[in-house]
Amino acid sequence: MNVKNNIILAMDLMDLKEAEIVCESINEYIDTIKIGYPLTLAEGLSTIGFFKDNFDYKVICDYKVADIPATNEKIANQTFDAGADAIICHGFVGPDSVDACKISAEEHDKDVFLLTEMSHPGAVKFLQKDADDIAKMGVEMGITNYVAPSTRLDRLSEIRDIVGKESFIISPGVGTQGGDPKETLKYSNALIIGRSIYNAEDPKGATKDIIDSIQ
Ligand code: O7M
Repeated sequence: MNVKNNIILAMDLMDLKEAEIVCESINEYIDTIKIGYPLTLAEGLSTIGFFKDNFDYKVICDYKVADIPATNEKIANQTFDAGADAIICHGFVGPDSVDACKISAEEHDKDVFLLTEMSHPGAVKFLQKDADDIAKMGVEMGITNYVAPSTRLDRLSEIRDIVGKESFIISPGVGTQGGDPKETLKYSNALIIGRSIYNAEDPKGATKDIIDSIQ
């Protein structure tokens, strides 16, 4: 996936009009958006089409799919049928569940991202100890897109080593959660950034500052 300026906007505002205003103000810098449950549950699955039709964005659906294979398949099919370019699934549920999302992505000629370790402090308690194995499983399954944290660069670096330099890693946790944009891009292909942009008084200026800081 090509991501303009290596920044994916995490649009977790829950009002589509407010989201639209932010997108309009930063449109020259952004061509990829990640939406998740906050906006989808507030405004519906049609938000995917909204961003495609009005902004021509690549839309990554962060539904952190984590169910049995049969249910994962239904979730992924619905998401791709609604126009998503990619879906994010959890890896801890195991290869059969991940494979259901991967097969759905392939059938729709779209992408699947495998979530390895998460960026928040609580991820250390359970997920971290299995994150390397989740990444290894992804490699064995032929997955080429991953999510790994910007908040722990040592872990991001380890996950990069496992998935290899050809894989595409996107990293949340930049800004509000403490991750540094430039350092993160030493290991990651693109930054996932939400509040530092959409909550900024001047989203356009905030985005420009981030872009300047990574050049
Ligand atoms: O920049 P923020 O902190 O406002 O937003 C970060 C976004 O990334 C937000 O949408 C989170 O749900 C998401 N995210 C994390 O913050 N940490 C993770 O480990 C994983 C994700 C994510 O995108 O998962 C796919």
